[in-house]
Amino acid sequence: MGKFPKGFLWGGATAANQLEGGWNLEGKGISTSDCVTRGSRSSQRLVTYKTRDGKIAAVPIYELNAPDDAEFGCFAGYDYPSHTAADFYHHYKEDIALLGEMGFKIYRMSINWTRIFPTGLEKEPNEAGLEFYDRVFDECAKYGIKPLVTLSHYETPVGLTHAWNSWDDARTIDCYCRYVKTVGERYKGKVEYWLPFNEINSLEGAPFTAAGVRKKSLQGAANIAKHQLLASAKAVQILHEIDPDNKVGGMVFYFTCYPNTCHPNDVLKAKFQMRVPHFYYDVQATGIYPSWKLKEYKQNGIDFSLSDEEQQTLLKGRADFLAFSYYMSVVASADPEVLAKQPGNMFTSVANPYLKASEWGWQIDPVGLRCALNEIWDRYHKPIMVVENGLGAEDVLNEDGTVHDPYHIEYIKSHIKEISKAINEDGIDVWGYTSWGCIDIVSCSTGEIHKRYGFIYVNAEDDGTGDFRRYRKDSFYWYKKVIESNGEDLD
Ligand code: BGP
Repeated sequence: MGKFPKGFLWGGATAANQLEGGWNLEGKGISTSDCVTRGSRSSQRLVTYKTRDGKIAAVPIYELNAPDDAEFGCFAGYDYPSHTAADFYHHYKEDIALLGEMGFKIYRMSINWTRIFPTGLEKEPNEAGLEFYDRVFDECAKYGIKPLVTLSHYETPVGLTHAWNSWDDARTIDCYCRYVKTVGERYKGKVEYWLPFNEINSLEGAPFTAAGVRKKSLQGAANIAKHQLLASAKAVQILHEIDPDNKVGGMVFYFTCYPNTCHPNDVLKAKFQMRVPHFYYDVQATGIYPSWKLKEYKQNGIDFSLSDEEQQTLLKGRADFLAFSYYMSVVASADPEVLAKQPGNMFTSVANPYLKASEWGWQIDPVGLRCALNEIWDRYHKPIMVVENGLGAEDVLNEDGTVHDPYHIEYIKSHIKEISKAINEDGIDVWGYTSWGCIDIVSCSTGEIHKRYGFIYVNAEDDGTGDFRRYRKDSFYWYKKVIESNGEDLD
Protein backbone atom coordinates (compact mmCIF):
# COMPACT_ATOMS: atom_id res chain seq x y z
CA MET A 1 0.00 0.00 0.00
CA GLY A 2 1.26 3.46 -0.86
CA LYS A 3 2.41 5.66 1.99
CA PHE A 4 0.28 8.27 3.68
CA PRO A 5 1.96 11.60 4.38
CA LYS A 6 3.55 12.08 7.79
CA GLY A 7 1.02 13.71 10.09
CA PHE A 8 -1.96 12.38 8.13
CA LEU A 9 -5.01 13.01 10.31
CA TRP A 10 -6.63 9.64 11.03
CA GLY A 11 -9.82 9.67 13.02
CA GLY A 12 -13.57 9.39 13.12
CA ALA A 13 -16.63 11.59 13.13
CA THR A 14 -19.92 12.13 14.97
CA ALA A 15 -22.53 14.86 15.42
CA ALA A 16 -23.85 16.18 18.74
CA ASN A 17 -27.55 15.56 18.05
CA GLN A 18 -26.86 11.95 17.08
CA LEU A 19 -24.37 11.21 19.87
CA GLU A 20 -24.80 13.26 23.02
CA GLY A 21 -28.30 12.80 24.42
CA GLY A 22 -28.79 15.09 27.44
CA TRP A 23 -31.02 17.12 25.14
CA ASN A 24 -32.49 19.32 27.88
CA LEU A 25 -29.71 19.31 30.47
CA GLU A 26 -27.89 22.30 31.98
CA GLY A 27 -29.74 25.00 30.11
CA LYS A 28 -29.68 23.45 26.63
CA GLY A 29 -32.38 24.71 24.26
CA ILE A 30 -34.30 22.79 21.59
CA SER A 31 -32.65 22.28 18.23
CA THR A 32 -34.29 21.28 14.96
CA SER A 33 -33.11 17.67 15.33
CA ASP A 34 -34.67 17.43 18.79
CA CYS A 35 -38.13 17.75 17.18
CA VAL A 36 -37.60 14.88 14.76
CA THR A 37 -39.05 11.48 15.70
CA ARG A 38 -37.53 8.09 15.16
CA GLY A 39 -38.20 6.46 11.79
CA SER A 40 -37.15 3.11 10.40
CA ARG A 41 -35.74 1.66 7.22
CA SER A 42 -39.18 1.89 5.67
CA SER A 43 -40.84 4.81 7.47
CA GLN A 44 -39.81 8.45 7.32
CA ARG A 45 -38.93 10.51 10.36
CA LEU A 46 -41.56 13.05 11.41
CA VAL A 47 -41.22 16.64 12.56
CA THR A 48 -43.59 17.60 15.39
CA TYR A 49 -45.19 20.97 16.07
CA LYS A 50 -48.23 22.53 17.71
CA THR A 51 -50.71 24.39 15.53
CA ARG A 52 -52.56 27.57 16.53
CA ASP A 53 -55.58 25.60 17.71
CA GLY A 54 -53.35 23.59 20.05
CA LYS A 55 -53.31 20.40 17.97
CA ILE A 56 -50.10 18.42 17.54
CA ALA A 57 -48.99 17.74 13.98
CA ALA A 58 -46.38 15.15 12.99
CA VAL A 59 -45.29 15.49 9.36
CA PRO A 60 -42.73 13.50 7.33
CA ILE A 61 -39.52 15.45 7.26
CA TYR A 62 -39.28 15.81 3.48
CA GLU A 63 -42.93 16.86 3.14
CA LEU A 64 -42.96 19.51 5.85
CA ASN A 65 -45.05 22.54 4.94
CA ALA A 66 -45.73 24.04 8.35
CA PRO A 67 -47.85 27.15 8.92
CA ASP A 68 -46.11 30.38 9.88
CA ASP A 69 -47.23 30.15 13.48
CA ALA A 70 -46.40 26.45 13.97
CA GLU A 71 -44.59 25.98 17.25
CA PHE A 72 -41.97 23.27 16.93
CA GLY A 73 -41.25 21.13 19.96
CA CYS A 74 -41.26 17.72 21.58
CA PHE A 75 -44.52 16.21 22.75
CA ALA A 76 -45.66 13.27 24.89
CA GLY A 77 -46.34 10.10 22.95
CA TYR A 78 -43.58 10.69 20.38
CA ASP A 79 -40.14 9.10 20.43
CA TYR A 80 -37.20 11.43 19.70
CA PRO A 81 -33.84 9.64 19.31
CA SER A 82 -31.70 12.74 19.91
CA HIS A 83 -32.96 12.89 23.48
CA THR A 84 -30.90 9.92 24.60
CA ALA A 85 -28.80 9.21 21.47
CA ALA A 86 -25.65 7.32 22.59
CA ASP A 87 -25.51 9.23 25.91
CA PHE A 88 -22.06 10.67 25.21
CA TYR A 89 -23.09 13.47 27.57
CA HIS A 90 -22.46 11.07 30.43
CA HIS A 91 -19.90 8.80 28.72
CA TYR A 92 -17.58 11.31 27.05
CA LYS A 93 -14.56 10.43 29.21
CA GLU A 94 -14.65 6.74 28.44
CA ASP A 95 -15.51 7.39 24.78
CA ILE A 96 -12.60 9.72 24.24
CA ALA A 97 -10.32 7.31 26.11
CA LEU A 98 -11.36 4.64 23.59
CA LEU A 99 -10.64 6.98 20.68
CA GLY A 100 -7.27 7.64 22.31
CA GLU A 101 -6.64 3.90 22.62
CA MET A 102 -7.20 3.57 18.86
CA GLY A 103 -4.61 6.32 18.38
CA PHE A 104 -6.95 8.92 16.86
CA LYS A 105 -5.15 12.00 15.60
CA ILE A 106 -8.36 13.91 14.97
CA TYR A 107 -11.94 13.64 16.16
CA ARG A 108 -14.67 15.34 14.16
CA MET A 109 -17.60 16.32 16.37
CA SER A 110 -20.11 19.13 16.48
CA ILE A 111 -20.83 21.71 19.13
CA ASN A 112 -24.57 21.77 19.68
CA TRP A 113 -25.43 25.44 19.12
CA THR A 114 -28.39 25.13 21.54
CA ARG A 115 -26.09 24.25 24.44
CA ILE A 116 -24.36 27.60 23.97
CA PHE A 117 -27.26 29.83 22.87
CA PRO A 118 -30.46 27.95 23.80
CA THR A 119 -32.82 29.87 21.50
CA GLY A 120 -30.14 31.41 19.30
CA LEU A 121 -31.32 34.89 20.33
CA GLU A 122 -29.53 35.36 23.67
CA LYS A 123 -26.84 38.00 23.92
CA GLU A 124 -24.87 36.01 26.50
CA PRO A 125 -23.89 32.35 26.20
CA ASN A 126 -24.90 29.53 28.54
CA GLU A 127 -21.79 28.95 30.66
CA ALA A 128 -22.72 25.34 31.49
CA GLY A 129 -22.79 24.50 27.77
CA LEU A 130 -19.39 26.09 27.23
CA GLU A 131 -17.97 24.16 30.17
CA PHE A 132 -19.20 20.86 28.77
CA TYR A 133 -17.17 21.33 25.59
CA ASP A 134 -14.19 22.57 27.64
CA ARG A 135 -14.24 19.21 29.35
CA VAL A 136 -14.59 17.36 26.03
CA PHE A 137 -11.67 19.23 24.42
CA ASP A 138 -9.50 18.84 27.53
CA GLU A 139 -10.17 15.13 27.42
CA CYS A 140 -9.17 15.02 23.72
CA ALA A 141 -5.96 16.90 24.54
CA LYS A 142 -5.01 14.21 27.10
CA TYR A 143 -4.73 11.72 24.22
CA GLY A 144 -3.22 14.10 21.69
CA ILE A 145 -6.45 14.17 19.65
CA LYS A 146 -7.15 17.35 17.68
CA PRO A 147 -10.85 18.22 17.52
CA LEU A 148 -12.36 19.09 14.16
CA VAL A 149 -15.47 21.03 15.10
CA THR A 150 -18.61 21.33 12.99
CA LEU A 151 -20.40 24.47 14.12
CA SER A 152 -23.80 23.59 12.71
CA HIS A 153 -24.69 19.95 12.16
CA TYR A 154 -28.52 20.01 12.01
CA GLU A 155 -28.63 21.72 15.42
CA THR A 156 -30.12 25.13 14.63
CA PRO A 157 -32.08 26.48 17.63
CA VAL A 158 -35.84 26.32 16.96
CA GLY A 159 -36.06 29.69 18.75
CA LEU A 160 -34.81 31.17 15.47
CA THR A 161 -37.58 29.41 13.54
CA HIS A 162 -40.16 30.94 15.87
CA ALA A 163 -38.53 34.38 15.66
CA TRP A 164 -38.30 34.81 11.86
CA ASN A 165 -38.21 31.44 10.07
CA SER A 166 -34.56 30.95 10.91
CA TRP A 167 -32.09 30.89 7.98
CA ASP A 168 -34.76 32.20 5.62
CA ASP A 169 -34.04 35.56 7.24
CA ALA A 170 -30.71 37.43 7.12
CA ARG A 171 -30.90 38.24 10.85
CA THR A 172 -29.87 34.66 11.61
CA ILE A 173 -26.40 35.46 10.23
CA ASP A 174 -25.70 37.78 13.19
CA CYS A 175 -26.91 35.22 15.73
CA TYR A 176 -24.71 32.58 14.12
CA CYS A 177 -21.68 34.93 14.06
CA ARG A 178 -22.17 35.69 17.77
CA TYR A 179 -22.09 31.95 18.42
CA VAL A 180 -18.99 31.45 16.22
CA LYS A 181 -17.13 34.31 17.94
CA THR A 182 -18.07 32.98 21.38
CA VAL A 183 -16.83 29.45 20.78
CA GLY A 184 -13.86 30.62 18.66
CA GLU A 185 -12.61 32.78 21.54
CA ARG A 186 -13.44 30.28 24.25
CA TYR A 187 -11.68 27.35 22.58
CA LYS A 188 -8.73 29.26 21.14
CA GLY A 189 -5.70 26.98 21.36
CA LYS A 190 -7.92 23.94 21.94
CA VAL A 191 -9.54 23.75 18.50
CA GLU A 192 -7.73 24.51 15.26
CA TYR A 193 -9.93 22.81 12.61
CA TRP A 194 -13.47 24.09 11.97
CA LEU A 195 -16.37 23.43 9.62
CA PRO A 196 -19.00 26.19 9.62
CA PHE A 197 -21.79 23.91 8.32
CA ASN A 198 -22.26 20.19 7.89
CA GLU A 199 -23.29 19.26 4.34
CA ILE A 200 -24.40 22.76 3.47
CA ASN A 201 -26.12 21.45 0.32
CA SER A 202 -28.60 19.46 2.43
CA LEU A 203 -30.56 22.68 2.95
CA GLU A 204 -32.19 22.03 -0.43
CA GLY A 205 -33.74 18.67 0.50
CA ALA A 206 -34.20 19.13 4.24
CA PRO A 207 -34.68 22.86 4.95
CA PHE A 208 -36.06 22.29 8.45
CA THR A 209 -33.34 19.95 9.76
CA ALA A 210 -30.53 21.83 8.05
CA ALA A 211 -31.81 25.36 8.47
CA GLY A 212 -34.90 25.54 10.71
CA VAL A 213 -37.08 26.67 7.78
CA ARG A 214 -40.76 25.71 7.81
CA LYS A 215 -41.26 24.61 4.22
CA LYS A 216 -39.44 23.71 1.05
CA SER A 217 -39.47 26.21 -1.83
CA LEU A 218 -37.09 27.40 -4.52
CA GLN A 219 -37.10 30.94 -3.15
CA GLY A 220 -36.49 29.58 0.34
CA ALA A 221 -33.54 27.47 -0.85
CA ALA A 222 -31.99 30.55 -2.51
CA ASN A 223 -32.43 32.60 0.67
CA ILE A 224 -31.03 29.94 2.97
CA ALA A 225 -28.10 29.27 0.65
CA LYS A 226 -27.21 32.95 0.45
CA HIS A 227 -27.46 33.45 4.21
CA GLN A 228 -25.52 30.30 5.10
CA LEU A 229 -22.84 30.98 2.49
CA LEU A 230 -22.39 34.51 3.81
CA ALA A 231 -22.36 33.18 7.38
CA SER A 232 -19.80 30.57 6.39
CA ALA A 233 -17.56 33.24 4.82
CA LYS A 234 -17.92 35.39 7.94
CA ALA A 235 -17.05 32.39 10.13
CA VAL A 236 -13.82 31.97 8.14
CA GLN A 237 -12.92 35.59 8.82
CA ILE A 238 -13.94 35.55 12.49
CA LEU A 239 -11.95 32.39 13.20
CA HIS A 240 -8.88 33.65 11.31
CA GLU A 241 -8.99 36.91 13.27
CA ILE A 242 -9.20 35.04 16.56
CA ASP A 243 -6.31 32.78 15.66
CA PRO A 244 -4.40 32.84 12.37
CA ASP A 245 -3.61 29.15 12.94
CA ASN A 246 -7.30 28.26 12.60
CA LYS A 247 -8.18 26.28 9.50
CA VAL A 248 -11.75 26.56 8.30
CA GLY A 249 -13.26 24.29 5.66
CA GLY A 250 -16.22 24.12 3.32
CA MET A 251 -18.25 20.92 3.69
CA VAL A 252 -20.79 19.28 1.39
CA PHE A 253 -22.25 15.85 0.89
CA TYR A 254 -20.53 14.61 -2.20
CA PHE A 255 -21.12 11.66 -4.47
CA THR A 256 -19.90 10.59 -7.85
CA CYS A 257 -22.43 10.57 -10.64
CA TYR A 258 -22.00 8.32 -13.67
CA PRO A 259 -23.96 8.64 -16.91
CA ASN A 260 -26.13 5.57 -17.51
CA THR A 261 -24.87 5.36 -21.12
CA CYS A 262 -22.44 7.28 -23.30
CA HIS A 263 -25.36 9.09 -24.90
CA PRO A 264 -24.39 12.77 -24.72
CA ASN A 265 -27.69 13.60 -22.99
CA ASP A 266 -26.91 11.13 -20.20
CA VAL A 267 -23.40 12.56 -19.88
CA LEU A 268 -24.78 16.08 -19.61
CA LYS A 269 -27.39 14.95 -17.09
CA ALA A 270 -24.68 13.38 -14.91
CA LYS A 271 -22.59 16.54 -15.13
CA PHE A 272 -25.55 18.70 -14.15
CA GLN A 273 -26.42 16.45 -11.22
CA MET A 274 -23.00 17.27 -9.76
CA ARG A 275 -24.02 20.90 -9.61
CA VAL A 276 -25.76 20.09 -6.32
CA PRO A 277 -22.49 19.93 -4.37
CA HIS A 278 -20.43 22.04 -6.80
CA PHE A 279 -22.53 25.19 -6.43
CA TYR A 280 -21.73 25.34 -2.68
CA TYR A 281 -18.07 24.46 -3.15
CA ASP A 282 -17.78 27.07 -5.92
CA VAL A 283 -18.89 29.80 -3.55
CA GLN A 284 -16.98 28.50 -0.53
CA ALA A 285 -13.75 27.90 -2.47
CA THR A 286 -13.76 30.82 -4.93
CA GLY A 287 -16.20 33.37 -3.47
CA ILE A 288 -18.09 33.49 -6.77
CA TYR A 289 -21.65 32.40 -7.55
CA PRO A 290 -21.50 30.25 -10.72
CA SER A 291 -23.15 31.77 -13.80
CA TRP A 292 -25.54 28.83 -14.27
CA LYS A 293 -26.96 29.35 -10.78
CA LEU A 294 -27.70 32.99 -11.48
CA LYS A 295 -29.42 32.00 -14.74
CA GLU A 296 -31.40 29.32 -12.91
CA TYR A 297 -32.60 31.87 -10.35
CA LYS A 298 -33.63 34.24 -13.11
CA GLN A 299 -35.47 31.58 -15.09
CA ASN A 300 -37.40 30.54 -11.99
CA GLY A 301 -38.32 34.08 -10.99
CA ILE A 302 -36.22 33.89 -7.82
CA ASP A 303 -35.54 37.18 -6.11
CA PHE A 304 -31.76 37.25 -5.67
CA SER A 305 -29.06 39.87 -5.54
CA LEU A 306 -25.64 40.28 -3.97
CA SER A 307 -24.51 43.71 -2.83
CA ASP A 308 -20.87 44.73 -3.33
CA GLU A 309 -20.34 44.30 0.39
CA GLU A 310 -21.78 40.80 0.34
CA GLN A 311 -19.63 39.90 -2.66
CA GLN A 312 -16.56 41.12 -0.76
CA THR A 313 -17.57 39.01 2.25
CA LEU A 314 -17.69 35.90 0.08
CA LEU A 315 -14.31 36.69 -1.46
CA LYS A 316 -12.65 37.41 1.87
CA GLY A 317 -14.13 34.30 3.48
CA ARG A 318 -12.87 31.61 1.14
CA ALA A 319 -12.34 28.25 2.81
CA ASP A 320 -8.85 26.99 3.69
CA PHE A 321 -9.71 23.41 2.79
CA LEU A 322 -12.60 21.40 1.41
CA ALA A 323 -14.27 18.58 3.29
CA PHE A 324 -16.99 16.21 2.31
CA SER A 325 -19.02 13.16 3.22
CA TYR A 326 -18.92 10.27 0.80
CA TYR A 327 -21.02 7.13 1.06
CA MET A 328 -22.11 6.17 -2.46
CA SER A 329 -22.22 6.93 -6.13
CA VAL A 330 -25.28 7.44 -8.30
CA VAL A 331 -26.19 6.94 -11.96
CA ALA A 332 -28.01 9.53 -14.05
CA SER A 333 -30.16 9.03 -17.11
CA ALA A 334 -31.80 11.65 -19.28
CA ASP A 335 -34.42 9.11 -20.28
CA PRO A 336 -37.42 9.23 -17.92
CA GLU A 337 -38.32 5.67 -18.90
CA VAL A 338 -34.99 4.39 -17.62
CA LEU A 339 -34.90 6.40 -14.45
CA ALA A 340 -35.98 4.24 -11.58
CA LYS A 341 -35.19 5.04 -7.99
CA GLN A 342 -32.57 2.78 -6.45
CA PRO A 343 -34.33 1.80 -3.23
CA GLY A 344 -32.81 3.43 -0.18
CA ASN A 345 -30.41 5.70 -2.03
CA MET A 346 -30.73 9.27 -0.93
CA PHE A 347 -30.84 10.51 -4.52
CA THR A 348 -32.77 9.62 -7.60
CA SER A 349 -30.54 7.12 -9.32
CA VAL A 350 -30.59 4.26 -11.77
CA ALA A 351 -29.36 1.11 -10.01
CA ASN A 352 -25.72 0.43 -10.90
CA PRO A 353 -25.33 -3.24 -11.94
CA TYR A 354 -21.61 -3.18 -11.15
CA LEU A 355 -22.04 -2.27 -7.50
CA LYS A 356 -23.42 -3.90 -4.37
CA ALA A 357 -25.65 -1.90 -2.05
CA SER A 358 -25.69 -1.74 1.74
CA GLU A 359 -28.59 -3.18 3.76
CA TRP A 360 -30.04 0.34 3.57
CA GLY A 361 -29.69 0.41 -0.23
CA TRP A 362 -26.69 2.76 -0.50
CA GLN A 363 -24.52 1.72 -3.46
CA ILE A 364 -20.98 0.98 -2.30
CA ASP A 365 -18.30 2.41 -4.58
CA PRO A 366 -14.71 2.94 -3.35
CA VAL A 367 -13.46 3.89 -6.83
CA GLY A 368 -16.12 6.60 -6.85
CA LEU A 369 -14.29 8.13 -3.89
CA ARG A 370 -11.09 8.40 -5.93
CA CYS A 371 -13.14 9.98 -8.74
CA ALA A 372 -14.55 12.45 -6.21
CA LEU A 373 -11.12 13.38 -4.85
CA ASN A 374 -9.80 13.95 -8.38
CA GLU A 375 -12.79 16.04 -9.39
CA ILE A 376 -12.58 18.28 -6.32
CA TRP A 377 -8.82 18.68 -6.60
CA ASP A 378 -8.96 19.51 -10.31
CA ARG A 379 -11.70 22.07 -9.77
CA TYR A 380 -10.38 23.86 -6.69
CA HIS A 381 -6.78 22.91 -5.88
CA LYS A 382 -7.40 23.13 -2.16
CA PRO A 383 -6.40 20.58 0.47
CA ILE A 384 -9.11 18.01 1.11
CA MET A 385 -10.42 16.07 4.09
CA VAL A 386 -12.75 13.11 3.81
CA VAL A 387 -14.79 13.76 6.95
CA GLU A 388 -17.54 11.15 6.62
CA ASN A 389 -17.43 7.70 5.08
CA GLY A 390 -18.59 4.32 6.25
CA LEU A 391 -21.09 1.51 6.10
CA GLY A 392 -24.28 1.44 8.15
CA ALA A 393 -24.90 -2.19 9.12
CA GLU A 394 -26.51 -4.41 11.75
CA ASP A 395 -24.03 -5.67 14.37
CA VAL A 396 -24.39 -8.57 16.78
CA LEU A 397 -23.06 -8.24 20.31
CA ASN A 398 -21.93 -11.69 21.42
CA GLU A 399 -22.20 -12.96 24.97
CA ASP A 400 -18.46 -12.62 25.49
CA GLY A 401 -18.67 -8.93 24.58
CA THR A 402 -17.16 -9.30 21.10
CA VAL A 403 -18.62 -7.84 17.92
CA HIS A 404 -17.37 -9.35 14.66
CA ASP A 405 -17.83 -6.75 11.93
CA PRO A 406 -15.72 -7.72 8.87
CA TYR A 407 -18.11 -5.72 6.66
CA HIS A 408 -17.08 -2.43 8.32
CA ILE A 409 -13.41 -3.34 7.94
CA GLU A 410 -13.87 -4.26 4.30
CA TYR A 411 -15.76 -1.07 3.48
CA ILE A 412 -13.32 1.26 5.20
CA LYS A 413 -10.26 -0.61 3.91
CA SER A 414 -11.43 -0.42 0.31
CA HIS A 415 -12.06 3.31 0.59
CA ILE A 416 -8.72 3.99 2.33
CA LYS A 417 -6.98 2.20 -0.54
CA GLU A 418 -8.54 4.60 -3.02
CA ILE A 419 -7.50 7.59 -0.90
CA SER A 420 -3.96 6.23 -0.93
CA LYS A 421 -4.04 6.04 -4.74
CA ALA A 422 -5.40 9.58 -4.92
CA ILE A 423 -2.46 10.76 -2.81
CA ASN A 424 0.31 8.64 -4.27
CA GLU A 425 -0.72 8.24 -7.90
CA ASP A 426 -2.78 11.37 -8.53
CA GLY A 427 -0.78 13.75 -6.31
CA ILE A 428 -3.77 15.04 -4.38
CA ASP A 429 -3.25 16.86 -1.09
CA VAL A 430 -5.48 14.95 1.35
CA TRP A 431 -5.09 16.05 4.98
CA GLY A 432 -7.15 13.46 6.76
CA TYR A 433 -9.84 10.83 7.00
CA THR A 434 -12.54 10.68 9.65
CA SER A 435 -14.82 7.70 9.13
CA TRP A 436 -18.44 8.23 10.14
CA GLY A 437 -19.94 6.93 13.38
CA CYS A 438 -16.72 5.89 15.13
CA ILE A 439 -18.95 5.40 18.18
CA ASP A 440 -22.42 3.99 17.47
CA ILE A 441 -24.89 6.87 17.12
CA VAL A 442 -28.45 7.29 15.96
CA SER A 443 -28.87 7.44 12.23
CA CYS A 444 -29.57 10.79 10.65
CA SER A 445 -31.89 9.48 7.96
CA THR A 446 -33.83 6.90 10.01
CA GLY A 447 -33.14 7.65 13.69
CA GLU A 448 -32.24 4.00 14.37
CA ILE A 449 -29.22 3.14 16.52
CA HIS A 450 -28.91 -0.30 14.98
CA LYS A 451 -27.63 1.25 11.75
CA ARG A 452 -24.10 1.00 13.09
CA TYR A 453 -20.92 2.30 11.44
CA GLY A 454 -18.05 0.84 13.40
CA PHE A 455 -15.32 0.68 16.04
CA ILE A 456 -17.25 1.17 19.32
CA TYR A 457 -20.50 -0.67 20.00
CA VAL A 458 -23.04 1.08 22.24
CA ASN A 459 -25.43 -1.32 23.93
CA ALA A 460 -28.68 0.49 23.25
CA GLU A 461 -31.86 -0.36 21.42
CA ASP A 462 -33.78 1.59 18.82
CA ASP A 463 -36.33 2.64 21.44
CA GLY A 464 -33.61 4.36 23.48
CA THR A 465 -33.37 1.65 26.18
CA GLY A 466 -30.23 -0.29 27.11
CA ASP A 467 -27.34 0.00 29.54
CA PHE A 468 -25.26 2.05 27.06
CA ARG A 469 -22.13 0.06 27.86
CA ARG A 470 -19.37 0.36 25.29
CA TYR A 471 -17.67 -2.61 23.58
CA ARG A 472 -14.72 -2.74 21.20
CA LYS A 473 -15.68 -4.24 17.83
CA ASP A 474 -13.18 -6.16 15.67
CA SER A 475 -12.94 -3.02 13.54
CA PHE A 476 -11.63 -1.19 16.63
CA TYR A 477 -8.47 -3.31 16.75
CA TRP A 478 -8.09 -3.21 12.98
CA TYR A 479 -8.33 0.60 12.78
CA LYS A 480 -5.85 0.93 15.67
CA LYS A 481 -3.34 -0.98 13.53
CA VAL A 482 -4.13 1.14 10.49
CA ILE A 483 -3.40 4.30 12.46
CA GLU A 484 -0.29 2.87 14.14
CA SER A 485 1.15 1.96 10.73
CA ASN A 486 0.01 5.28 9.18
CA GLY A 487 -2.16 3.39 6.73
CA GLU A 488 0.43 0.82 5.63
CA ASP A 489 -1.04 -2.18 7.42
CA LEU A 490 -4.57 -2.59 6.14
CA ASP A 491 -4.87 -6.36 6.60
C1 BGP B 1 -24.73 12.41 6.60
C2 BGP B 1 -24.86 13.22 7.85
C3 BGP B 1 -24.58 12.52 9.09
C4 BGP B 1 -24.76 11.04 9.06
C5 BGP B 1 -24.52 10.36 7.73
C6 BGP B 1 -24.96 8.92 7.62
O1 BGP B 1 -25.58 12.88 5.63
O2 BGP B 1 -24.01 14.34 7.86
O3 BGP B 1 -25.18 13.23 10.13
O4 BGP B 1 -25.73 10.55 9.85
O5 BGP B 1 -25.09 11.08 6.70
O6 BGP B 1 -26.33 8.82 7.43
P1 BGP B 1 -27.26 7.90 8.30
O7 BGP B 1 -27.03 8.29 9.70
O8 BGP B 1 -28.61 8.21 7.85
O9 BGP B 1 -26.84 6.54 8.02
